[in-house]
Amino acid sequence: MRIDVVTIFPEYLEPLNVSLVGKARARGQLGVRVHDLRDWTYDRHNTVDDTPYGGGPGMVMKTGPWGDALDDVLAGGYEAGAHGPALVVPTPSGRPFTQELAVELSERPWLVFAPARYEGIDRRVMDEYATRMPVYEVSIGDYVLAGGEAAVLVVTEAVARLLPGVLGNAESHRDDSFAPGAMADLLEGPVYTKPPVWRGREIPDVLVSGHHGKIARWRRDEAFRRTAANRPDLIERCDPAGFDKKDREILSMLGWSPEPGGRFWRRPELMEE
Ligand code: 6GU
Repeated sequence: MRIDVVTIFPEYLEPLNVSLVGKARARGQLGVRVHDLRDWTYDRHNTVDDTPYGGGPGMVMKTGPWGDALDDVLAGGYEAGAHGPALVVPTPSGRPFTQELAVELSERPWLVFAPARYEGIDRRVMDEYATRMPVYEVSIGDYVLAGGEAAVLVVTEAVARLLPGVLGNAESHRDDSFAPGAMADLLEGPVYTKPPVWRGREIPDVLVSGHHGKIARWRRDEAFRRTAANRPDLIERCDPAGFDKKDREILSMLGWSPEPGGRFWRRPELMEE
């Protein structure tokens, strides 16, 4: 996969040189190029923003530098043999970035990121490139960042670890929380490693019982506990056809009941805890 990032803060993307993404680059599984948007400004002050039409606070990133930068970056990529670009524009008003979208992006050969600072990029830029390629406007959560650069790091890491051969064990993202499939709709429960006692704290006996069935059941119960506590919305969304008798028991213990339609909801008297 090829990734281009156009930004007014190239240093912000330094983390792409380390850890999983850095190693994928070193192995040639991922080609990353970071470009300074100000290289496509031609005035003395390297202006990339201007006041919004219609008034209001903040500044809007100008069409000129973005259009010239994206044209050159796209031309350079095509020249280097890349194909099938998609433009990714991180913005708090984008669609939620999910594991499902990470999988979709990981299947594309070339991602071009256009993170905005200020109040955003002039709409015409996205509209223009949308006539030539898919444009993904994505948000990484319900909070406001000063710019999209941190989101580029988030999306790149989520995508890179899905590329073939990037993770050590090819199976290791199969049962990620949120991965489409088996444990799909539950968060992962707690994990432990050696030593068996730390500051007087022991590990759950079942994990050293050698009883694989009991261990799997315990892990699933813990996944239900954690999901019920941190993400009750995920339990409500679950298809109860995927629940066995033990699942129903643990859910009932946690205060959840099946409604006539089959989905689970939480008994209101237990909602306070
Ligand atoms: Cl992608 N950008 C900014 N500036 N803020 C955000 C975001 C993106 N996602 C959530 N908040």
